[in-house]
Amino acid sequence: MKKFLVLTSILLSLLLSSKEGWSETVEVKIIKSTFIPAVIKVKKGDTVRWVNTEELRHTVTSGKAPISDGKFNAAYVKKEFEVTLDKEGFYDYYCELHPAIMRGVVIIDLAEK
Ligand SMILES: [Cu+2]
Repeated sequence: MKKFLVLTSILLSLLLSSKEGWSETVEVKIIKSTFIPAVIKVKKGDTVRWVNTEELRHTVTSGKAPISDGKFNAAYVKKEFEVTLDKEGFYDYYCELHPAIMRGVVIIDLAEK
């Protein structure tokens, strides 16, 4: 009986810890040469997916426009681009083709602890 209880508690803790770490995919749309929403907050390990809804090509380039920092870069996004970020912080990004108007930020937040 004792063994059963120990086993149950181990299984339960595994279940709870895996649920806590569930990652999501958060979408940013490119509409009329704008990142929508321009600012998103995600959890560590989440995936950000940019979806280009128009014919016009854009890039998703990390850094403060017009200087890329090399964290991620998708040149000429035709349809979709995904990136998974594992470090907390602010990730500025922009479009290299339209740096004056196309800018966004991904905020990876650990504040929910
Ligand atoms: Cu663009």
